[in-house]
Amino acid sequence: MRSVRMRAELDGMHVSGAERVIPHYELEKVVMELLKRPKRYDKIVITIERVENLETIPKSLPIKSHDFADVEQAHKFVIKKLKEIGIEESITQKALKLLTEGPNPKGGNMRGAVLMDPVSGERLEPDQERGIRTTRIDWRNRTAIKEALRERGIKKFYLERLIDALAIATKNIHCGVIAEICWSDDPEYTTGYIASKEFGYIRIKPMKEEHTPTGGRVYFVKRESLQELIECLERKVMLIEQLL
Ligand code: PML
Repeated sequence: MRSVRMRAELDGMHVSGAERVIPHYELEKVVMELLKRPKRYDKIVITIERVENLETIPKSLPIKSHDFADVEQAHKFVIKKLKEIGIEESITQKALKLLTEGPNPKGGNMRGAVLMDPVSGERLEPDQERGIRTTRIDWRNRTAIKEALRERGIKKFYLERLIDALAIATKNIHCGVIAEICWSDDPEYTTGYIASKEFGYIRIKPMKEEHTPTGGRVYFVKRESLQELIECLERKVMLIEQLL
């Protein structure tokens, strides 16, 4: 099998990224697909890696959706759901503020996720500009999953992002992340989500104001098993079999 990862930049800013885990005979087709994905770029990097020892995740997290009148209501809902699994309001507020303002201490977004202690709110990722990136995750049959999502009424505009974000969230929870909060840094994409073992993948709109460029991911994690968790998120190769 091969892990194929693409990232593209425009004016020094990250503008597009995607990844696949595929059999070697699909390599040419998938590289062509990924090449066409960014609309504009002045640099594109495609990494192809031979991978072995794949782990299978039988089912994705279940999907639910909630729409709210405004960001304030949406964030109140996030606070309530995380409280139900034992994360205090002040800690969730801290995570929401980070994503609203941009989690990179040098300004703006991070390519990877913030790791946050759910009790103290302390940031645990070793490099606060880079963060931790969940990679080497894909669906066993991406075409079938897309079709199943379409049949559930997911519109084309949301499809690519949802299928990728659901795979990432599913891997995160499988690796031991307690809960995740995420929304995109794309100024026009205001749907985000929260995820946990207890409540699955909850799509939430709007997680941010329109035309704002900040976003990212916060993972709430246990500090005792940090190294193991990072290894799982960044290095273990996994395929998800089915949509729940
Ligand atoms: C969805 O529509 O469910 C995906 C939301 C998060 C997208 C995150 C991203 O694309 O960076």
